[in-house]
Amino acid sequence: MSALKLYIGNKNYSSWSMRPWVLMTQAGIPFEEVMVRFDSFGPDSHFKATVGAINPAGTVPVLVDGDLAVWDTMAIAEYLAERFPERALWPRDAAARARARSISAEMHAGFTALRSHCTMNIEADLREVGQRLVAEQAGVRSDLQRIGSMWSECLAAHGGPMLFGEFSIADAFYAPVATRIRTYGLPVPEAAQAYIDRLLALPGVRAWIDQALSEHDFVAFDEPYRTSRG
Ligand SMILES: N[C@@H](CCC(=O)N[C@@H](CS)C(=O)NCC(=O)O)C(=O)O
Repeated sequence: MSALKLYIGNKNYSSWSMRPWVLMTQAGIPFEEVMVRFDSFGPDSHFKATVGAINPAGTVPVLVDGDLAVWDTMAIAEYLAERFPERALWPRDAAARARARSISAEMHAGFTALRSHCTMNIEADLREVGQRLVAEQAGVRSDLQRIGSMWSECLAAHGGPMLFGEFSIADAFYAPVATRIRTYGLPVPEAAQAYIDRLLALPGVRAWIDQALSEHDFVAFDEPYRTSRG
């Protein structure tokens, strides 16, 4: 078996990169990380030259396995689930697996208000901004409501500690949502808040957060609410 390589962006900002990195780290799948720092994303940028050479879509994350490059977080998660069946990255029960796929796909395709107004920024404290967004943005409120009720239902159905009992791809997909809720101090039900605390304390998630905190880049286009790092 060849060594897996995962191309990612800045840990403070790249929510899509966080998902497979956390998934592999938490599941104990060894890989080599290749960090491509965010820049202008312009056609002549270092980011596009590096990432575009392996992924024609020009985005991170990209998983490289020998001659094969897999891009897009959902495709990467599915590839890993097939390549490492013993790790049970999806729940083993067929109905739970279908449900885990549904909510992961819902995350992958949706929650556009939350994603556009509350861009991931692990190091920042944007609770005041969050309060304003919750008051002014109906889309953020309805995304939060859906996430809170989805998590509460999954936790009640499977008994926790993670959404489907044991850690799965679904938890990796929602890890960046959990960091956003914390950064922006967004209101969620008690059971959802307790899940966030458990999720952010997992060693694989904690490791990503610690490394995000030790980065020093300030990427202006990912910083609609600040002019420098705090
Ligand atoms: N649907 C893609 C989205 C990936 C994505 O947009 N990644 C961002 C970084 S978080 C990126 O590479 N942006 C570069 C660009 O937009 O040019 C996935 O699930 O992986």
